Amino acid sequence: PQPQVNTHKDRVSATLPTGDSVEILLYGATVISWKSNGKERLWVSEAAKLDGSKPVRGGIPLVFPCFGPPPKDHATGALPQHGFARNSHWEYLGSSSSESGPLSKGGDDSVKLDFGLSSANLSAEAKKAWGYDFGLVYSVTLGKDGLQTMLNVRNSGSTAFDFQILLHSYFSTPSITRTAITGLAGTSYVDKVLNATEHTESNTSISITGEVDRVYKSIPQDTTSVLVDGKPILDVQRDNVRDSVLWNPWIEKAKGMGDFEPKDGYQKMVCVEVGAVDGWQKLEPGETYEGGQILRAY
Ligand code: TA6
Repeated sequence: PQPQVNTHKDRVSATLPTGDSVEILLYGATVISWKSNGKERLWVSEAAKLDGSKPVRGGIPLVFPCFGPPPKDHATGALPQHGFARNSHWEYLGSSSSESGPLSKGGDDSVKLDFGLSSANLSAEAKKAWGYDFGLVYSVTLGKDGLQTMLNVRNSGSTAFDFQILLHSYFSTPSITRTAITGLAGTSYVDKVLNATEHTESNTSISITGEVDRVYKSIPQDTTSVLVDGKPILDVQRDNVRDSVLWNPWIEKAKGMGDFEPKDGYQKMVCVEVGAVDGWQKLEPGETYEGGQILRAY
């Protein structure tokens, strides 16, 4: 049997014969559900807006062309936090199956869904804030126990531009106190909870016992794993990106976000966000860049 692809007015979903499924909201090209082995692997707030009124609180929001609040003196300075990709209306470009790639062993065991956003269909406000000509193609490939999400950036204009990209993935965990993160030992990070000071990660296994907001940079190994009770539930593999953010808002910050519900939901989620956010990448006219992640669920 073939993978099933269903398009609705505001979203696209795909289901494999194995039962694995993925759902993408056209708003922000935000993956809002990924089920494998019958389990939902992403966390989405019960108060997340799915109507395009604000970026989705959960799933995999897309961060481009800037991560965090943009520097005022930078070309992205007038953009909102995390840029415009996650709050723009993307178009569905279509699906293809049996693509070669890490999740497909050929045949119909995977399906790739493509989404596009270009300067032509950017809001007037975003275009005014960042006037470069660009084309984005976001590919979401669903395989058995795997999901690959890759962002392709093309400079379709005549002047170079600098950008950052990040996949702001919210992963589900049964309990944050039973969760550990591995694969970051020895890496240097900026700790945004400790006044953006630089540190080196000394733990092979990181537990989360309070607010965590760290930008790990130039990570030598390509995979960061999420473990529960000492057993891996998810591998997050970086593909042509070398940084990752580890974030949990914990109690106070969860309280402070109107769209974060339930308030104790911080106990059921952890963000491992792969990206290229340490400094800027320059893209010359006509050049393209592609980066993203390969997720494997256990
Ligand atoms: O990725 C971590 C982070 O940069 C945090 O500092 C926090 O701001 C989070 O993103 C959520 O940002 P948002 O704009 O979605 O509320």
